[in-house]
Amino acid sequence: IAIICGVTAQNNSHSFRNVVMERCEEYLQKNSHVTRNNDCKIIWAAFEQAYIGKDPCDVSPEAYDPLIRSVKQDAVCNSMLFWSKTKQMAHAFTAKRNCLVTLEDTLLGFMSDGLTWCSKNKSKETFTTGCPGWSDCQNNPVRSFWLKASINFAATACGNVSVMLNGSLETPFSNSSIFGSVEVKNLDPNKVKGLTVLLVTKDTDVTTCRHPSFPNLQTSLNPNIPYNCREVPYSRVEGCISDPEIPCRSCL
Ligand code: DVN
Repeated sequence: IAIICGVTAQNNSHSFRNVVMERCEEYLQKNSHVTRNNDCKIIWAAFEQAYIGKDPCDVSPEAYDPLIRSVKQDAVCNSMLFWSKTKQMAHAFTAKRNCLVTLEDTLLGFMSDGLTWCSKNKSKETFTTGCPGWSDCQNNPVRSFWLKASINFAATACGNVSVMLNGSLETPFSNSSIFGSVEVKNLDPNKVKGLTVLLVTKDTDVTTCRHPSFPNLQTSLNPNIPYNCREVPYSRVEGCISDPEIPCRSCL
């Protein structure tokens, strides 16, 4: 049994490395302007050192600092899109259009989106199952990664930025979401010209830009960053996802 477990764990280590490396290479192939200065082997080494050999509840966000530094990718001003409770829609939109870019469309986010990973105290292995869930303990490798990646994405944002929020929810903005608790607070007023909420609403929705959760957002936002909210019909977003010929400016 020990041998079988050993083999399984080994394969796990290698397969996680392979997935991350393959995604990294694929991204650099498809985004040739990012290729320069990035080396997937160096990036992987920095990724791995953040969590290997550590208790899976004792990986701090700062452990990913070397990984963040190893990825060389400039922010694209005026096109950064945050999202909260709209993951699927936001990504379906940016997959078809270059006018907006989410964290998961950057090399760092693309490599890790949807993955689970952890190691163990004094272990050299990576596990992709049996890892702590998002809320099981605070300093787990996956949550700390997304926290650090989100801080970095927000702190490097520039120009006019937007966030896609879900108008079908009773409360479209939550102070405790990553967007509300991390990203809003890390926007730099020296670089960010404004934040626009794109509240995606269906005909039957009652939530509007006048929702009482939005003053909470404005309170968290640096007062030198102008705030704006726009209700965007879901049908228009859907139309733009299915017809890439519609110009971006008519979509949102
Ligand atoms: O702007 C985006 C993007 O930049 C990202 O890094 O953070 C922002 C989105 O985070 P959010 O504002 O917390 O939005 P959500 O929709 O509440 O959560 C986004 C994702 O974080 C979820 O889809 C979860 O990822 P998963 O499990 O689908 O891979 C994860 N997440 C957040 N809070 C969670 C959670 N997963 C489980 N339990 C929680 N409490």
